[in-house]
Parts: sequence; C-alpha cells; structure tokens
Amino acid sequence: MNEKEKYLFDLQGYIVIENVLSQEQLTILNRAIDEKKVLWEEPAFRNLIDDPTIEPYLTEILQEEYRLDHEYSIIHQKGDSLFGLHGGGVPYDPGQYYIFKNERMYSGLTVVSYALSDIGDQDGGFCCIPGSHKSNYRTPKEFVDYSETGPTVHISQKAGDVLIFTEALTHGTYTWKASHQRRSLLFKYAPAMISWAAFQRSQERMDLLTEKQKSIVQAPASVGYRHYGKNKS
Ligand SMILES: O=C(O)CCC(=O)C(=O)O
Repeated sequence: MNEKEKYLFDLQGYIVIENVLSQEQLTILNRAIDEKKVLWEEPAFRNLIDDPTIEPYLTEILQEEYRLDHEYSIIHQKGDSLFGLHGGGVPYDPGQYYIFKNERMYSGLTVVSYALSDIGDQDGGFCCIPGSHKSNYRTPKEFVDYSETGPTVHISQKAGDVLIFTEALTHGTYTWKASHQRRSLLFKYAPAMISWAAFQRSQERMDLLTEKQKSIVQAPASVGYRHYGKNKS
C-alpha cells in the first residue's frame, strides 16, 4: 500500500484498486456464478482469501494478523432495491471502528469488494459518505434514507476492480438500474481477535483450504494468545 493509497484510505474510508482480477479469473468466477456454485465450491473463489495483491492492503489496514470473518456475493438485477446508509463514526461500534494512533491506522471489520461486472456511474450499487468513518455526529436521517443526497457519492468500478472500505464508513447501496447484473464478491476481514459474525466454518469446508488460507479463515483469538498457544507443550 503506497503513501498515496494510505492517504486516500485514511481520508475517505475507502479506496478502489484497479485491475486486480485478470480476464481469466473474471471468466472463471462469472461462469461459477452462472452455474450457481456457492463460494466455497470453486477454487477461484477460495483463492481470493489470500489474494497476493490484496494482502499488503489488509496488513496495513488491519495489522499483520487478521482473519476472514465472513463473505458473500451481491447479485442484483435491474430494479433491485436500495439499502439505506449504515455505519459511521457515531455511535461508536467496537467491532466496526476506525482510529489512527501511533502513526498508523486501525480498522475493525474491513471489506474487500471485487466487482465481477462493470458498475458504471449511473448503474447504482455501492455509495458512501467519504470521510464519515471519522464523523463525530450521527448521520442525519435525510441522508440515511436518501431523501437528500447530501454528501453521499456513488463509487464506480470496472469488472476486476476492488473496492476496499472500512465498515466504520457510512455506506449503502443505490437501486441497481443497469440491464446487466451487478455481481460483487464481498470478503469481510477483521483484526485477529475480533469476530463480527458467529464463527461457523465446517471442517468439510476448512479441509478444502490451503494452510495459508486456513490461517486466515480462523476463529478469533488475540495474536499473543495464538502464538503462546502454539508454543505450549
Ligand atoms: O456493496 C454494497 O452495495 C454495500 C455493501 C454493504 O452495505 C456492506 O458491506 O455492509
């Protein structure tokens, strides 16, 4: 994560990284969705858990050790309805926070959102209030229900681009207006000791993973406890 990207993530609460997925990956992932495969059935999905392009960003935003908390896809057809704004600095949520301390950022639940189809300016999809992860007042209800646009902006992505945002950012979803489907894969990571969703990974699914992936898809425990646990006889 370079200095410009750090500046932008800290300032806005999100960044877009272009061209993360190759055309080949897009073809495989989109085919798997056409075939209605669940996230864990297709290795190309599982390989995103330790995507080497994304790893340095997560290390910077979440610290050296982090965990994949939960993941899902968003498949929206034309007319699929909006989802109101949520998140933000107030009220403070210990699972979804953003702070800057000791010359670095710390984020709770943090989302890596892969676009598998284009999300153009007028298409709908992800929107947010840039900078709201540091807000000190509640989001006005007119902005939450979109009766006023206010400072809310829509974020475009080309197929293959990745949007990373902190869940502390006030964000939501505009109605999907394009004739093609919105296809996004959301991987939600947390610091090693935090669990946002209940931990319910089956052994059968864990067995599909590489050792590296297993170390990311793990139950919450502090880094100190994890290493102490490993060294205990
Ligand atoms: O990608 C989107 O449209 C919004 C996702 C969202 O609301 C969330 O991750 O909490």
